[in-house]
Amino acid sequence: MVTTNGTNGTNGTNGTNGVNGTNGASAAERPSRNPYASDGDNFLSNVGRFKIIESTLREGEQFANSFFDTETKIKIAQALDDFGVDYIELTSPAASEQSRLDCEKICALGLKAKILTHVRCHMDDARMACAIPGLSGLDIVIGTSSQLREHSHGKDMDHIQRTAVEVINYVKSQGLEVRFSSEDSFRSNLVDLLTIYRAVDQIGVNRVGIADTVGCASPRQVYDLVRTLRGVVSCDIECHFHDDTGCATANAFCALEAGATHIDTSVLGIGERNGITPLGGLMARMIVGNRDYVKDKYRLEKLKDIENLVASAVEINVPFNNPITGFCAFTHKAGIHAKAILNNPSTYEILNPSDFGLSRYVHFASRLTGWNAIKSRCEQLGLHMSDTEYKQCTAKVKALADIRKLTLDDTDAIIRNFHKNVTAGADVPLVEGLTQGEKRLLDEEEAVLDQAANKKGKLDSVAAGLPVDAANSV
Ligand code: HCA
Ligand code: CU
Repeated sequence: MVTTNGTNGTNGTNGTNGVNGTNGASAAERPSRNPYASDGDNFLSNVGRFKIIESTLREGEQFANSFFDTETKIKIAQALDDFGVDYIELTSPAASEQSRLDCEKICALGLKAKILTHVRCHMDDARMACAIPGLSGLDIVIGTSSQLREHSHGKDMDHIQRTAVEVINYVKSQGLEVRFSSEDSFRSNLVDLLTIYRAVDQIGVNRVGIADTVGCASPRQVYDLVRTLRGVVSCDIECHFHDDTGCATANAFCALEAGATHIDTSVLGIGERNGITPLGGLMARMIVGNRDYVKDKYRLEKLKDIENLVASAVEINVPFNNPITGFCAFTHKAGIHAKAILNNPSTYEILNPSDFGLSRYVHFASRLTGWNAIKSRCEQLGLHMSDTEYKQCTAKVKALADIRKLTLDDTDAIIRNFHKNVTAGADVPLVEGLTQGEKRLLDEEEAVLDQAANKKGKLDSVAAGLPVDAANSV
């Protein structure tokens, strides 16, 4: 597997096949007004001032493949801190002795990000967490849906509220931040939810949390619930979205539009089942709405390294279609796209790869290529020809690409040999190693192309009022 500058080669696919790097667009190439900054006049929206609670080291530990030893946890925490996340959430110290020791170690690193730990709404867990030096706060959670009340902890809402108040008061008395969240919020009774949130808000909780534990919520449901909650509590609102039905990033965005202040993420979205809102996906979504905020706050050029770090720690590949860092996220293939991209990247890109320290690629090793892409590749190779010759060279590439899958090397060879033939009168085969069958197919294809070119020449002569025999010399 080969990686070229700016592509993501971690998934072992042909990230280098027929692509040529170009730099990100300059400011002048991009439209000055952002038509996607939709909510400038929405007083509720926090799209331009959200905070991230990064939960790779908590929710991410619940991912099927995760096993983070202490050293890996420290590396991930440092990388997230460098990236600029506001909070790092850690597995409860009550989960295991090693989890408690790791919490202590990470709290002792002196990171800029605030360190939280995620605990059940229980005094024993809260006491254990509050004893960790350097911890900034606790994210407290308890299931409030009828499913969880019946089949998990078996407690009624009065009991939940009494315990919540006791735990929150205790954590506050220890001088730490505290968030109270209801697990499975979207399948909880709305009156129950609002009642308990109002109660904890009144005793001074820092944040209340909404969790779509089973990933069932749609963006519109999220907007409605957060909007309603915003009218009931004055504290911050944190949201946590699972991705079972593919809405985790959209739900995070809608939550912010409706007045949520904090979003939970994990790197690559890893978590229970298929995980939660991915850090990179959220960055992609948010930079479109408010580029300055996102660029100023987060070191976006670090994203790819963090994803690779976590991917290798949990032994997965970065998905090919990952926002921003998927190997083809900034690769343009069709001739029409390539032409427009070469003129002005904003034609087919809503994200600017240079914002993430990446490059875009124009794929030219395929039957869909066009002469602008081939010309651009020739120029990169320092091979100059006339426009007619670039077009003829493109026809050769397309003819061969019709016969078999071309690699970048094949295509460069065709270009180089074609250039040699036309400029130095050489007669070298365009590509080596064709089988007899491929040669025959190529001859047939070229015969068809010659016929078509001949016909076109004749038609052009007729249109220009020349004798038809002049066609070949036009
Ligand atoms: C879980 C808990 C949780 C908690 C979310 C939160 C969820 O089920 O593992 O604290 O807001 O998804 O409900 O991750
Ligand atoms: Cu979760």
